Amino acid sequence: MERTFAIIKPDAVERKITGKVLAKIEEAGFSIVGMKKIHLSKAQAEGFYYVHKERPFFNDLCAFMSRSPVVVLVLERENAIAKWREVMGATNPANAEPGTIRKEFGVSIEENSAHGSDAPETAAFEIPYFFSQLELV
Ligand code: RTP
Ligand code: MG
Repeated sequence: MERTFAIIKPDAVERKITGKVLAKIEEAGFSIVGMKKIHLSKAQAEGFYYVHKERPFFNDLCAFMSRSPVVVLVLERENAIAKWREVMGATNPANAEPGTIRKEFGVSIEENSAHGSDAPETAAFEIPYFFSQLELV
């Protein structure tokens, strides 16, 4: 079993499709082992996305991620990290496979509805950024 970290991003929460994204998560065989709704500050978004701090989209990305609440999740299943990225689809919804979250719900390359850890080391940073051991069941 493996754990990954996921975010239902502001564009999806604003459009009240949190439940639709959660349904896709459960249909794909993940167990939700942690979940909460939070409103990130700009500084908290910057800390989370620090690996992108030199990228041209960094400021816009952190403004987007802090403009309204998100749902943060820890998901568990076999091969969770790769599987969740497959269920999300490509970063740009225009390039995502049919049936993926970003294809069905994404608005743009930035407002793409979901986040997922890209490697075990990333998940090991991202999960404790948001959750304590006591919040994971
Ligand atoms: P994520 O980290 O959110 O799961 O997305 P990802 O791995 O597919 O993409 P990444 O390269 O890590 O980019 C992080 C997020 O930044 C926004 N982005 N905007 N305007 C742009 O060109 C651009 N490129 C990326 C997206 O919200 C992307 O998910
Ligand atoms: Mg990424």
